[in-house]
Amino acid sequence: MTYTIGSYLAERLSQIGLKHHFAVAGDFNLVLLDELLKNKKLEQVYCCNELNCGYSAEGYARACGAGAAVVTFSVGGLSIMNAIGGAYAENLPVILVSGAPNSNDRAAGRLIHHTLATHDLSYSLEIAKKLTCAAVAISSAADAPEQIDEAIRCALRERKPAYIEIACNIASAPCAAPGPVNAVLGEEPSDPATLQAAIAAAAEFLAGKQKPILLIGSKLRSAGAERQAIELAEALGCAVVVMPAAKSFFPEDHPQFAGIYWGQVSAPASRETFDWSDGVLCIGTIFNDYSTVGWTAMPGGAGTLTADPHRVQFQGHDFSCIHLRDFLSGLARKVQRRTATMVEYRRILPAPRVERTAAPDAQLTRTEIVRQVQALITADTTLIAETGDSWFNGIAMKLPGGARFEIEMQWGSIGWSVPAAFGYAVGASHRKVIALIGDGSFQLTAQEVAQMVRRKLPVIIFLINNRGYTIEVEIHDGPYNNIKNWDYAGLMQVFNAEDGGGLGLRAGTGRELDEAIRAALANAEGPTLIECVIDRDDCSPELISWGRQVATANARLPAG
Ligand code: DPX
Ligand code: MG
Repeated sequence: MTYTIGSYLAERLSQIGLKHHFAVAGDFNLVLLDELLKNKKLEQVYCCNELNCGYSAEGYARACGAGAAVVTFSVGGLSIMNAIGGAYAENLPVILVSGAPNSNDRAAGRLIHHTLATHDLSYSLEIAKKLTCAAVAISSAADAPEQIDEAIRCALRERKPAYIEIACNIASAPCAAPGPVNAVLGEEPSDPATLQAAIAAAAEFLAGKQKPILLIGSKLRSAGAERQAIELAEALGCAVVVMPAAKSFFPEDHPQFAGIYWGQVSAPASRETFDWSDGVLCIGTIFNDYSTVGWTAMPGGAGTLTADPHRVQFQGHDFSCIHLRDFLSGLARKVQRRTATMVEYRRILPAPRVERTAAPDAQLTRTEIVRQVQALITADTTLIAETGDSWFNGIAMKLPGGARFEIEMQWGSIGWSVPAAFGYAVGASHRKVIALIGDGSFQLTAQEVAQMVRRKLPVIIFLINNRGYTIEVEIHDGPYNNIKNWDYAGLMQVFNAEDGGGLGLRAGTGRELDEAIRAALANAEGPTLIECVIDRDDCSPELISWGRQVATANARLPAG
């Protein structure tokens, strides 16, 4: 077979394990899309717009380890950048491929459509450089293999997005055949001497602690070190608390799981155990204003060891060029048991609160929604929680072994969850995908439900209609937090059109929600959107406490 730039790219995407790529067509990428279609191991999946295309690829990367999105120049390429920024912040390798103007026009200095009507055609690439770990513009078949490999290798190694721009007149130009996949998977191993030094110093640090605790952060997954974190936890026997953005990255059915740690809105006994500890191993953590509850819960100081994907720091030590997984499993073989925090956690953990079933015909409440959704979660469920009170509702759920949780907590761009749930469901068709989404967030990217209809994906969406931006109400209220109501359940008819199997239902009581869930479980022909109508002020108490602290942090006057 003779390869072209497009088919070379397709082969590389397939070799790194992708079975799908997401796309929106435009004249600068049509030939490229034809070339990608020729690869029968790679299916092309279409989105309604480029922002959604980016989020879909991001959701797919959460399910499959990496994702790819193909868009047209500038109008598509700029639109997708919010999602690419999200992939950067969330450590997900999304390969963004953009078609580009004909290389002859570029050379001749002509004005081109879809551009700023200036002669500068480099701005997409320049913007992409800020939001990716590698950005390349391909204008010759001779260099294409090396440029494509460089971008993909960098994305996989750094768990960050990459940008590949391909001029429209060369996408089908013949080029060299791809070699073994190792060329793009290749990763420098940990430096052995540094690794041994880091492990020895960390073991000594731990030997001096009586009450250590592990704090799990979201970079644990991107570092591919979930299993090794369990090894270390089991070797120490201590309590393991998990940050909200890392929920499910350490199994919640593990006997050492000691809840979600989130400062003053932590799970019962998690914060008390955390504060009581005398040594914290922060593993893949990200501390920002949200995760530290407006800087009120910021670990640090002499009792803290930070282990990041390629770096370990504590008490005058700073080791880099090592992999987190090697560090964790090496340390697991060196430490002595230190079970005090686990013993303490069990001692102070209150008996679980049993949520009472609401009266079947009483007005639906947030608590009743949480109670009913909780009952739906099984080992094969992935729960996706949108920014808003859905964060708090999702974080409160107890996950059985095998259940997964997805949240976009660092980037926090509302509208993420609809296309991300679509992309996730495309990548993990064997899993039950459940999304919790607020009304305000849904309005940003609602149209992607139509792609779930198109591909008959039985995603269940709980759309919480509280008539506004409730999380913003708690942080700082004003008329801008009120939104136009929609007939959300009615939308499904629009998306179904003449051939869809989606189901749109509205629940205003516990009984109606129960019936809607039964209908959703019976619907294998497409998504089910359940509009849950609740009072505007019905939100989780944790949101109120957290919102107050974040508002205080936002309101600090300029220093000096
Ligand atoms: C905004 C947020 O309805 O959820 O539970 O009612 O809060 P709740 P909704 O989906 O409303 C979301 C709303 C407006 N954040 O409360 S979290 C600001 C914001 C953002 N991302 C983007 N624009 C604005 N986070 C893209
Ligand atoms: Mg809302």
